[in-house]
Amino acid sequence: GTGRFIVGGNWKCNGTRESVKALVEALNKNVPNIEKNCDIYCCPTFLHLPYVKDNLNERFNVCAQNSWVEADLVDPEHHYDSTTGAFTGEISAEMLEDLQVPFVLLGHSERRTLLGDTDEIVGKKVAHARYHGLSVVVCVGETLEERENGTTFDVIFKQLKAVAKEIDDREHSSWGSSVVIAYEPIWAIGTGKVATPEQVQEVHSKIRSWLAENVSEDVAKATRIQYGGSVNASNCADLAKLSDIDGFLVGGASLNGDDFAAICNAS
Ligand code: G2H
Repeated sequence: GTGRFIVGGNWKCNGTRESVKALVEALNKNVPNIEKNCDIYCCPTFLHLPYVKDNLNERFNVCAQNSWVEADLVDPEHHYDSTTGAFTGEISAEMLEDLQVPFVLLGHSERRTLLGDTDEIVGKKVAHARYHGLSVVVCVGETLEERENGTTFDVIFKQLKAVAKEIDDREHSSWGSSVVIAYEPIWAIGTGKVATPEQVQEVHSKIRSWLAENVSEDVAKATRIQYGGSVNASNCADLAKLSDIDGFLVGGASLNGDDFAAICNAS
């Protein structure tokens, strides 16, 4: 790994006022059990974000699950400070910055496959969020079909290229160490079918080489690469040992405060 371990909890579209309060309490209760050498972020829904930010122990960061941008529609002159406006039902990076939400998760496969986030839009969202000073977790990963027909790396490199291009094109939008990559093979998401350590290590090391060749050596060294897809308290230890794994993005198991704390300690 590159440095500090980083674990995220993606709560997805889950939660009631009562269950969110209980999860926040369970996470706070676990703070004394969580090792210090781990950065942690939790991604509640937008509705629950202010409550979670105010009530979760400062050991945890909060992270939004998405933010809006369609810069070409909004502003062909590329003045990217203006994505608030007539976009009913959306949330802008400016709002996250204003609320002091430090992280945003972008390009999750559920958004790519169900909600129309293309590689290009994900790239624009990442660059725009970086422009507003947010740390970004960008998700990449292949479908089962793509893995089986041997196009895993074509797909992942295309997803990465769309991000690198937009960051390059955008003034005041740097890659730095504030972009985290989450490798989430779609066939492993919510299926209970975790990728093998060999599969994860192969992809992570190739992502790092791609960064070295296409962004910079420094970025390749500094970028943390998380694995996501059916991570739980019992399979995390074997994965955490891999040399190119810098953390986890956890869905289902992040809704249990004890399991999530155990995964944070896997480093
Ligand atoms: C992958 C992951 C978290 P789960 O989507 O983003 O979910 O751990 O439930 O597979």
